[in-house]
Amino acid sequence: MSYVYTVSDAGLLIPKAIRSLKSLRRYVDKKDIVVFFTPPTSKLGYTKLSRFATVREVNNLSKPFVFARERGLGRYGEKCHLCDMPASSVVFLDADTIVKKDLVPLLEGDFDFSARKQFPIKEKAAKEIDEKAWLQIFKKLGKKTVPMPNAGFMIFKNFCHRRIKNQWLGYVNDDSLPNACFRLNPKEQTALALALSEMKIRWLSVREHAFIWLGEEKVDTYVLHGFSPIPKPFERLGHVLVKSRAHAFTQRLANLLVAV
Ligand SMILES: [Mn+2]
Repeated sequence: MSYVYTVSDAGLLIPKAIRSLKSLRRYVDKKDIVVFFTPPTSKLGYTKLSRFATVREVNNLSKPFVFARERGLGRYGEKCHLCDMPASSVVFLDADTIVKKDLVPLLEGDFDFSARKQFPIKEKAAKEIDEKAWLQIFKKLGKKTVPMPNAGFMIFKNFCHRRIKNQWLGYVNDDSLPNACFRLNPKEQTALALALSEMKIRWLSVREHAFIWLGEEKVDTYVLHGFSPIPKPFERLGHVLVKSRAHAFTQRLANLLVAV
């Protein structure tokens, strides 16, 4: 079994990925983890990531598209690289995930693909996605409807990732692929849902994959996913001091440091 990330040297992706990799490494050997390093890359980034995983520098597979208006034309994810893994089972993790338990038990059961739905709460879904438009995408292509999977934590079994590669990439690079979402264009996830149409899917619950953006950070879960700021160095020092023995004094010192 392989564990896979896709990372590039943009924004805080590398420090985030390293935080996630550290959490995964409590349960998994370095030799079972692959990081696909996509442009823009850097030598320093390569060296840093190589401490935790096998890093494979690769080119982009997808054409740039507009994911969010404020970001302009770019790529988002490039997760399709995971389809090239030779193992029969692959676990994919986003850079903004924290692994909190051994994930092996989640591979049990009869399924090809497992993930959590992107919009698990019906009332909130209505604000993000036009359900009718989503159904229409599948109907037009003569496919069985699949809810949009969140692609931040995915499990592929029975070589499912290899079987869907051509379709997934084909739809990702299809300029005419419709978008059913209002705010964003999660093209990679739309394409994935279409490619998964024939696969046996097991949907994860919040107790397996929790979303910080839905306020689920306190849930006892396997993978916690979403934005949480990486503390600045002096804040980290503050935390270390707070944990030490001379509590009252270090508390004051920590507050002082954070206030700098
Ligand atoms: Mn994510």
